[in-house]
Amino acid sequence: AEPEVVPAVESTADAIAAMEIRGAATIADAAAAALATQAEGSPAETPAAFRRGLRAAARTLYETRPTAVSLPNALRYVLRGVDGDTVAELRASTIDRAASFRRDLEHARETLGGIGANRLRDGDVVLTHCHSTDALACVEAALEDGKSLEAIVKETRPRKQGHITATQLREWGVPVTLIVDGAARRYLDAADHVLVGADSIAADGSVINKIGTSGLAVVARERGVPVMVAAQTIKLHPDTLTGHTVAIETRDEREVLSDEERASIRSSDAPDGSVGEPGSEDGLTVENPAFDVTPPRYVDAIVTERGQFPPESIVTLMRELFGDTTDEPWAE
Ligand code: RUB
Repeated sequence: AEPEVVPAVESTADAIAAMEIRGAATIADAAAAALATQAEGSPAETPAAFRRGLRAAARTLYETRPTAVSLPNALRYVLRGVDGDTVAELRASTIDRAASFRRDLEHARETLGGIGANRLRDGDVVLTHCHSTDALACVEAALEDGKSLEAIVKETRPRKQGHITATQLREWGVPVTLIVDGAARRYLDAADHVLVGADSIAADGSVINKIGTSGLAVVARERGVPVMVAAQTIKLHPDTLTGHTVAIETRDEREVLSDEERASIRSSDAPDGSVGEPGSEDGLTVENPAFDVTPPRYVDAIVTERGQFPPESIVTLMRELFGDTTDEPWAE
């Protein structure tokens, strides 16, 4: 019989795929919570069936989004701690392990925030891209230290996660200037830092983050504005130690161009007036990569809960924390 994945795990996976749950750390947290839910709700009567169900749940979660390595890192962490000879013991150890992962995640964010805050001086202006809980933790800690900050927030097309950042910053009383992505270079002269998060960090110190981060980092270098990446160590991508590259997610083209917009372009353009469907051979292609790679030479500091690192030295930390084991304990 098929191993049983509890419905709540399927719902979490759907919410991650639909980006109702999004952002690398939040996805990792939700995935760990979902494994605990699987353990609680598993109908398994034997240890083998319990483990099969848990692996199937982990696979379901793993397959949602490919770029943020915090997701497989979370699954690995929980599955490695599953221990016991009976279903009851396995269940309890899974629940404990998920809870400790989630506590560590929160603790790491707070510690990282305190370290990142040391880079921010009273009166500084930060320029942000997308929405990152790790980046915002640095702002929050600086505010708690009594510094006042201002923010220039890039809208972040196509999904406008800049609005989430603006909402959080306004809740904290930080003055926010919201700009369209194309205005970033014009506003860099008014910024003291570019502050972003990461979905994955590669062994060479490359930063994989929301599409547009690399272009922002290049113009920041041109304008002499330092680029600060806030990323707890769960964002370190162990597979890159053995030469693997990080998969860049491509999302639905309708995020960029609705069916209606496509139809209007098509009808004003095509001699036969026919309406093209997304993906059809009508000469109009939309591409929607969700992330890009910023080379280490454009990054000034990677701020983690273990301290602040130049990107070139992140590999040492990666080896220490992950070794070179890149097993997939969720495999069938
Ligand atoms: C989110 C994004 C964030 C990182 C870091 O992309 O690129 O900068 O995930 O976030 P998406 P955090 O909206 O496509 O998930 O610091 O919260 O982990």
